[in-house]
Amino acid sequence: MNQLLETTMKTAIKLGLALAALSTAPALAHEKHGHATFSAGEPGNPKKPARTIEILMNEMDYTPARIEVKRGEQIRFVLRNVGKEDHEFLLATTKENLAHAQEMKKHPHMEHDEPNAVRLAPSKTAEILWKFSKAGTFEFSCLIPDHRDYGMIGHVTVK
Ligand SMILES: [Cu+2]
Repeated sequence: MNQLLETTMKTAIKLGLALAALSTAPALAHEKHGHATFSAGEPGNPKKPARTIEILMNEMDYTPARIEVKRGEQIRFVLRNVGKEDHEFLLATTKENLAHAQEMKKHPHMEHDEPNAVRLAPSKTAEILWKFSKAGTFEFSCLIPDHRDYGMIGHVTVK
């Protein structure tokens, strides 16, 4: 191998490593962004009774996309990704989800480990136990860029 080509390749490898290191930085920053309070109620208590609602996630919607609960009721969401792409379920107010969506555009691989949110790979299932302690209208949506706009949004009415 000639000297010039070898030097160029070494530089390219170093640049690649530097970029890889940079790309992990936003994910680390997000882990510190915790919620002390939640806009749609509060995490459920596993010792209390709960009504189970199964929600299927697909490209690009939720089934069912509209549910009604009573104020104070606990819901065990059984979430199944029956689609072919990763999908999320983030339970919050529309305002909070829209703000979060802006953040997701900058960091599309952001992980969610808050009690009101989950990201699922295809064929995976997860549960969220939630107490709807506040009356109002809330939403669940997928904030992977474009998914919400394409229809991945559902509504919860708490009466
Ligand atoms: Cu999605």
